[in-house]
Amino acid sequence: MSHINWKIAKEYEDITYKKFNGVARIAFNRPNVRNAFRPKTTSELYDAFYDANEDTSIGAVLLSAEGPSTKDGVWSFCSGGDQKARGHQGYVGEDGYHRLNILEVQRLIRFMPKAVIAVVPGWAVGGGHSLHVVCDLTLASKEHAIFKQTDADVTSFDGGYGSAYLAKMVGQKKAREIFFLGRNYSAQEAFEMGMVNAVVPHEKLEKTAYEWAQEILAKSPTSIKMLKFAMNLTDDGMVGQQVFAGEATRLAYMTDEAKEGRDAFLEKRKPNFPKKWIP
Ligand code: S0N
Repeated sequence: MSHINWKIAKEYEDITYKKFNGVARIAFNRPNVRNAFRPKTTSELYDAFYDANEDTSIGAVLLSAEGPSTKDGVWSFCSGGDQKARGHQGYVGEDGYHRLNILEVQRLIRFMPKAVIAVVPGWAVGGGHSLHVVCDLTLASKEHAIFKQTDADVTSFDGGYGSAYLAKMVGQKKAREIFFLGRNYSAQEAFEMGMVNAVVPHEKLEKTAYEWAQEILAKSPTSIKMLKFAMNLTDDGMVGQQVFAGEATRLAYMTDEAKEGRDAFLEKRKPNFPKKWIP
């Protein structure tokens, strides 16, 4: 496996964004507040994820975190919404508006046709926990990862993927325990529940995530995309169908039938589709 020679893709304040060899790495960079996100953080996340989605040389994305904290050496993935950025009406951006743009980031992760791997080096709490849930895969530091849901402690709760989709992942009883009691769970416990794919020694976490990404990159891109959308479909209702069907239409465009339909219209004649009804 080649050395990971990350190249900075764009400079941000609250996150880092790098790329190498088909893989993008987007990382929280507020370790002294356990990588809590404020509106600026989520805007930057959205921008980086959008770029990774649009970049055709990128096939997989790692969502990770810088660290540890320079104050106490503690590692974190993300501790959710920054409670200091909360006003009476919710999280407030630098422009003074209240918004919940982390949900736009969640949707981008969910609907992008590329695998997104959560790389959890420490605390995954509140909205940070929800972000790992919405990623396609999760790898967790054996020594430092701790999973915890504090949404019900601070009245800032994720009633979408963070909770309802989590229940599909770990089962209803366990999901209710996670949210109603807000306990700490180790990487191993999270693995046994089915919300973590692998528990990895801390010093090998990033290398392992990169290697998993490379394994995915070796697969057929169309297959990965269609499989992700197919697995999303049953939980995403009409939007899931829309996303999956959009790709089915794109594949249909590549057929002789599609060419004939387009050409017939442009040539102002009736289409003469191939007379084959393949079962
Ligand atoms: C992460 C925890 C468990 C770590 O505990 P530990 O190790 O004892 O560290 P602390 O001493 O508590 O923290 C160290 C420093 O970091 C600051 N800090 C930590 N977390 C946050 C945070 N979320 N916001 C702001 N600051 C934070 C501490 O203040 C401390 O700073 P100093 O050194 O200056 O004292 C522990 O820290 C913890 O429990 N943190 C809070 C976790 C939390 O409640 N998060 C919010 C939960 N809710 C959401 O995230 C929901 C947001 C969301 O995604 C959403 C989704 C759908 C719909 C709506 C929303 C929405 O936006 O509301």
